[in-house]
Amino acid sequence: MILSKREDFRNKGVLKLSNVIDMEKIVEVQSSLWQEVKHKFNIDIDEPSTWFANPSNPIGDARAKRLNGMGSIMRDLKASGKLDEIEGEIQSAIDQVFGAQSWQPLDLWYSLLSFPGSESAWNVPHKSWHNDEPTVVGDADPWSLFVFVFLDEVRTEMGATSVVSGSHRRIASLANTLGTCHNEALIDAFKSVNSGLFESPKDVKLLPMDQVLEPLIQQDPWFQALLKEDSADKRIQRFMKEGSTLDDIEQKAVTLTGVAGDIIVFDPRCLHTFSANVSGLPRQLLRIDFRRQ
Ligand SMILES: O=C(O)CCC(=O)C(=O)O
Repeated sequence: MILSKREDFRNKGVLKLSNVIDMEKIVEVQSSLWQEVKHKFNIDIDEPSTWFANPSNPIGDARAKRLNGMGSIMRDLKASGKLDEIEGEIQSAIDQVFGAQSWQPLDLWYSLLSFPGSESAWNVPHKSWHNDEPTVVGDADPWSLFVFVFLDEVRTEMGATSVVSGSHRRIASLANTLGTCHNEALIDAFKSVNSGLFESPKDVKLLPMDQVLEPLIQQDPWFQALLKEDSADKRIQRFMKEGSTLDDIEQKAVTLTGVAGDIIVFDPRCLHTFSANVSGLPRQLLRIDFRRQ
């Protein structure tokens, strides 16, 4: 059971763990968060008329709007200890899947709170696909795990993060041929999650994040089409239902959805992007990252 979840994560790069956090604790965090948001931005979750009252915040494109300035709120919440209990529950869930003392949380929490944009229909996004960590040749594990923490239900149409599951393995196979050494500056930029992992950083062979998309497109027309606009019907069919299998690696666009108390563990080497929030509701989602111990 434990092994199969870990294997599932290794294969797909995404693992949902349901009911990880006690509902009372989630409600406490949710209410602390919205108190801070109200105090700082005059935005009240229960009063949609307040969400966009200030034209300079939230900001964003037609897909979704975000509050600029959530960093200090998240730092204050962390420093106040109000996130400690849910962090403990997340740590236990991670330990159960990956083994005790394999991964430890970083001090930083991120807000992925987003408000509706101006689009009216959800589609598989075609813009801003990226990954967030270099892919090191020969390393099955990433340097960090992203953990998405659901404070309330997030459905696809609420701007759920879209991920190409399995893409980290395809990218790993590209890294075997296209990876390079002498990326000390890039490795150093990630020292909060990779310090102590390498004796000789200059000899580490890796594929940087900005060199991922082009070879994926060259290799597989499915990726070329992923970056091009088309109707929602066609894109949902091709990318979410059919997917693409190459060299036994199955890839599919999936959305990170869940309900309050769920978490999703995500491999940041997987291709992902944000999608349109067409729901009329804010997306109440946080993120905490773990690094190897
Ligand atoms: O907000 C989103 O859905 C995208 C999140 C993302 O790209 C990230 O957390 O790295």
